[in-house]
Amino acid sequence: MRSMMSPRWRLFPFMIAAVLTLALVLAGCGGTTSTTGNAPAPTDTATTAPTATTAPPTATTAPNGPTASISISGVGTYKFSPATQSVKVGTTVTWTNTTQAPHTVTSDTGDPASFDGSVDSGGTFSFTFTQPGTYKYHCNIHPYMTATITVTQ
Ligand SMILES: [Cu+2]
Repeated sequence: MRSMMSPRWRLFPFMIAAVLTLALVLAGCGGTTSTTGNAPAPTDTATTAPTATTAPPTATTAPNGPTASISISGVGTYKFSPATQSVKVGTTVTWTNTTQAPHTVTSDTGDPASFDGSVDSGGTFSFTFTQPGTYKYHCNIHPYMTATITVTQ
C-alpha cells in the first residue's frame, strides 16, 4: 500500500512549484507593462511651472515720478543749493548733505504740507510734493539757511 502512494506524493511539490512559477511570470509581465504605460505623465507640469514674470521689487524705494536734487553745501557757512527750485506736482526732491555738519530740512509752515528731515553728513532726505504751492523751508540748526521750492501743476 505504501509503495503505491509514494510516487504521487513525490510529484505533488513539483506541480505546486510549476503553478507558482507560472503565476509569478504572468504577474510579472502584467505588472511591468502597466507601469511603463503610466510613466511619462508628471514631467509635463514641471516644465511650464516656474517662470519669473514679475520684476524684482527694487523699484519700491525709488520714486516713480520726476525727481529733483538739492545739495546742502558750504564750509562754515552753509546753504541749500539751489536756494530756489521750481518743480512739477509729484516730484520727489532729495537733499544731499555734502558738508561735515548735520542739518535739517524743515518746512517753515505746514501749508500746503509740512516736512522735517534730519540729514547727517553724507546723508540724504527725500520728500514728494503732491500739492502745488510755495514751500519755504529752513535748517533748524542754522536758521540763516533758508530756501524755497515752488510746486506747479
Ligand atoms: Cu544747517
